[in-house]
Amino acid sequence: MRTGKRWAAITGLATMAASAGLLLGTSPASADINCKSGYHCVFYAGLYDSARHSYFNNDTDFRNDTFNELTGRYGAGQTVHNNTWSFSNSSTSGYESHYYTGIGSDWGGHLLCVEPGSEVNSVHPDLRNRASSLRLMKNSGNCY
Ligand SMILES: [Ca+2]
Repeated sequence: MRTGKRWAAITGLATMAASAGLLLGTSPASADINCKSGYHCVFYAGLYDSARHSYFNNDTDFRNDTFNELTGRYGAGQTVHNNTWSFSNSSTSGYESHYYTGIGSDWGGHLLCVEPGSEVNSVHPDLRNRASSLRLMKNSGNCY
């Protein structure tokens, strides 16, 4: 019986360690720069100096969204549509953020994408001020 009890204690510890490892492994990878865990964030200008809007899911039209977070910063209250310079992805379920120049669910004009746990600070000038919609996808590759 003594052996059995000891085994139970060991498996209990192993389970705790696995849980702790899971939590530790998830937080740093998913919480990215200036973007709350689980969200896909866009910024009016730089990641560190401008206002933000956070998306939790697909959004087919940025015209009805504003930079309504971190409002003490540059760009607060501006419309998101054709106004984005920086992007940050804090997805907790492995979704890439795909941005399009088109409006609507036909997803026309793929602009750029950002991997979970990654970000782009002041994207290349050719890609600035052009995002109009966001779609969450998995495993497309070739993202920031
Ligand atoms: Ca919208």
